[in-house]
Amino acid sequence: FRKLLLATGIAAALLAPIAATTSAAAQDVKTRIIRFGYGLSENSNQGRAVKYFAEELSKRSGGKFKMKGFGDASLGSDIQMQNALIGGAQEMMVGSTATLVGIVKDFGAFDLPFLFNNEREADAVLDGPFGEKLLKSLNDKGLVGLVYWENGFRNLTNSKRPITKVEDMGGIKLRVMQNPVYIDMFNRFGANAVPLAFSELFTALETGTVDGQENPVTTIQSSKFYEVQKYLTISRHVYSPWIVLASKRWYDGLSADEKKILNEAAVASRDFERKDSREASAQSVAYLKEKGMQINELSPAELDRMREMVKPAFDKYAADGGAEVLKDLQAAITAARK
Ligand code: TK8
Repeated sequence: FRKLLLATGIAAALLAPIAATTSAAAQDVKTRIIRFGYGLSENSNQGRAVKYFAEELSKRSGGKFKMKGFGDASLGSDIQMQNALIGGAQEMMVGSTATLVGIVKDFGAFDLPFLFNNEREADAVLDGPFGEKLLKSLNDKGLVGLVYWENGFRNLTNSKRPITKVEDMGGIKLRVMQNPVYIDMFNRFGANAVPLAFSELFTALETGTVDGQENPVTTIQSSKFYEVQKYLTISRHVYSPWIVLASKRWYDGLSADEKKILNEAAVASRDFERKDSREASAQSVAYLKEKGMQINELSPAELDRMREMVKPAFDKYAADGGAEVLKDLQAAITAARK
């Protein structure tokens, strides 16, 4: 009997790896090295979500998907990484939708100011048919859009003066993303808009190449902009999404099982990232104040004036070929409000 037990034990031990291999083969999952680039630091909402994503992929693939995050734009700026994905030299990234306008112009619709009132509206529009359609539009450009993460509502910082009314922006050299909607908007507000890659921003602020910038409070914290910027103005002028992208060349080589794992882990990362960003965002203002920033909030009356001032930016966007996408986006927002 002992012998029998032993034999069974040995048989089981021998069979176990075979069973594991068979189920992995049935799953059709190969070992995959995934280089995932991003612009912010490891210690940011972006970095935390990349880490979570990598862990989810590992779990869901039985350790076969090995995703390595490269933060601080170490693989390049948003635009450089998009091109690396298209060429197949890099597998994945997360970056701003705003920097995608050179590839799919329609992403610029998100950059028009004061569209969303809150995160709930943004989630509904991004995860609904409107956001989906934009993701799909990337496919014939060599990219696969997986999910949207939250960058957040953007606010102004500068080293010159507190901004309590739009005129205070006059003459301020303000770094904006490389996107015509931002350039147009801030020039209308009287600032001197300077398009620049995020990867060059801290140095530009430190050396005085630019006086200010605009980003969500989470980024102002994680990128340590408080070290080189005195004034923070809560303006929430644009809700800014991040988009998780894969190289289409690479993605097309995945099996159906592998695509399923990747897509499901991406959705899990989105849910984690939004929750984490919102929690972090609620702490950031107090943190920035403690770091010595002088903080003010724009009044509702002033925000109304700004809304009025940028109305022509909407007309310009529509006239430049964006009429249809803008109409669709506004309809999607109206639907989300119901
Ligand atoms: C990070 C950028 C950043 C964006 C910007 O790569 O450029 O200001 O807000 O998050 O995508």
